[in-house]
Amino acid sequence: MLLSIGIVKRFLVSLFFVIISTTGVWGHVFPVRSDPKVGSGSKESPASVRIWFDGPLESVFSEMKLFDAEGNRIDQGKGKAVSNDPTLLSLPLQQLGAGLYRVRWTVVAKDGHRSEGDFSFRIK
Ligand SMILES: [Cu+2]
Repeated sequence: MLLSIGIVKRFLVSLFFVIISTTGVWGHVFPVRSDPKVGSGSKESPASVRIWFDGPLESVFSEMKLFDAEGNRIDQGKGKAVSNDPTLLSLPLQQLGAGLYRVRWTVVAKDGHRSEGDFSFRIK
C-alpha cells in the first residue's frame, strides 16, 4: 500500500511538471504535422520536407537541416520558412537513395522564443 501511494505521488509530481513546462512555453511555436510524416517509410524520395507549425515563424532564424544515417549533413542549406505561408518550414530535396534520414529543425516564434526538434523518415 505504501509503495502504491509512492507511485501515485510520483505520477502526480511528474504530471505537475508536465503541466508547468507546457504552460511555461505558451507563445512558442510547435510542429502540427509534417510531410514526410514523423517515422514514416516511403518507396519514393519526397521532393521536399515540409513542417507546419501552430504559429508564424521568424524566417531569418528558422531553419531545417537533413542528415543521413551516418549523421552527415546532406541538404543544401535551403530549409527555410516559406514566404507566403509563415507557418510552414520547407526544405527542397534532391533525389534521396534508400536509407534512414533525420530532419532537424530550429524555429523562432514571433515572440522571439526558440523551439527545436528532430524526426526521422525512411526511404525504402
Ligand atoms: Cu514563446
